[in-house]
Amino acid sequence: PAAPDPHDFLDVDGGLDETERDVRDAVRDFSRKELTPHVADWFEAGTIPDPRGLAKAFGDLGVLGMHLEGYGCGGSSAVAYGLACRELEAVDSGLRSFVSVQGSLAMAAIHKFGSEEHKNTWLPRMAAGEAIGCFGLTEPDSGSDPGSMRTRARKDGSDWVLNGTKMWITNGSVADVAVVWAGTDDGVRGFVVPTDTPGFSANVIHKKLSLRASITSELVLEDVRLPADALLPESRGLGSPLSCLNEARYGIVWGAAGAARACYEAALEYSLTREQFGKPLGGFQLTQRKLADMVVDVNHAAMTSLRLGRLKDEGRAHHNHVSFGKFANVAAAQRVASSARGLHGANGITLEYPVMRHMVNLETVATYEGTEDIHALSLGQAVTGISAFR
Ligand code: TGC
Ligand code: FAD
Repeated sequence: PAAPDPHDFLDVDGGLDETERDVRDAVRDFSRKELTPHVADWFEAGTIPDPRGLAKAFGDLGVLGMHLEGYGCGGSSAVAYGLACRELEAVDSGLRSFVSVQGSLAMAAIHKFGSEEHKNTWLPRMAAGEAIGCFGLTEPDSGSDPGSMRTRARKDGSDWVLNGTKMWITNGSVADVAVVWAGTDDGVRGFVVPTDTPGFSANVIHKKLSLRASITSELVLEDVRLPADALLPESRGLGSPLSCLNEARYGIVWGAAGAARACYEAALEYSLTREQFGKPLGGFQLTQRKLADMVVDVNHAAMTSLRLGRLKDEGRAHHNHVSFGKFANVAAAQRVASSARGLHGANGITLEYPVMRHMVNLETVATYEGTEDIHALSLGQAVTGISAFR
């Protein structure tokens, strides 16, 4: 048998079909040409300088809502979508987030719960990157426990009137449309809110030390009056936004595997070129132990992603399978990024190398879409049958 390839030790990508490999290669080429050269500057600037241009470029690449059917969306397999997330997050978690929020949260909510008119109005433009969407679930006092949300939608004649504040909303201040979750007399429901509606405003959150190549905002809704048809008619209860989270969490499972791979590859290259005590760092036993731990984590993460993707394409991915993947892969990526950062010595604290950027991004990735604790509790409940959330 051939010796293992250090860049895909268990030949996980050998399990991909030709279409999947084509998607992987197209997104990887795009990322390396169009994103990698700029991402350190964007991260340093703490923003994406041209979000509309980036949305259009992602639309042209075909990754926005690529796994959704119809309405100008790509209709790809879950595995193909996962591979796109993996290649994007190998560049930066913030760039994968852009695609996740647009496709797996805002578009997925409209696709799952919207009327035909919602779908025809928004999905083709969002798939093309001509309109940007955001997804407002979290509030200042309601994060892990979204059921405690205070944002309310009350009926006034046939209109809806929304009041409340959403916090930590990716792309909130550049969005054309916000999918906002609010309590009603009939439980939690989703609303399609064009961001030019009077009473809607968004404030950029500054001073982030993580996910800096991403725009994060507060949404303020003050007597936002919407017509009756702003309601997502098929949304019913907290299970509706949670089912969108499953889609985005699935992309994160793959994305984290990409960030882990990027950190391992940087560490491997550095260990072979940087010399101390008269030989490459990679020649020391302690370094080899670190690389061995990394290559195991990277390949475990890759296998978990692909297995989960196959389950999803077979219609068998339960939300606790997704929790398993998010819990396992984000923790693996954090271990790899931290170790890779150390291996780069002083160089590792700069933006000249990707490792610390990934390491601090992963603090966000471990927090959003259900913290590590929340997914641990989901797994604990899944295996014991006992809920320990409250
Ligand atoms: P609980 O009573 O357990 O559940 C309420 C209803 O929802 C159902 N359910 C789910 N359905 C689909 N998918 C899931 N993952 C589901 N989890 C639960 C459940 O069966 C129930 O249905 P029914 O019919 O019986 O009413 O709800 P709970 O209030 O106890 O909360 C459970 C908990 C803690 C797991 C959940 O609230 C949770 O996941 N919290 C974390 C919140 C979170 O992840 N927020 C993310 C915000 S969006 C974001 O971060 C975007 S980041 C940008 C990017 O992705 O890049
Ligand atoms: P909290 O829920 O207050 O948790 C604080 C700590 O307590 C955590 O360690 C948590 O694990 C722990 N904890 C909570 N409950 C329990 C428990 N039952 N048992 C044990 N420990 C517990 N949200 C959106 O809706 N849309 C977005 O687009 C979006 N984008 C984001 C972008 C960024 C950069 C960030 C950082 C966040 C984003 N979020 C978004 C919000 C994100 O989903 C929340 O931050 C996350 O759900 C956690 O909520 P919280 O920050 O309020 O923390």
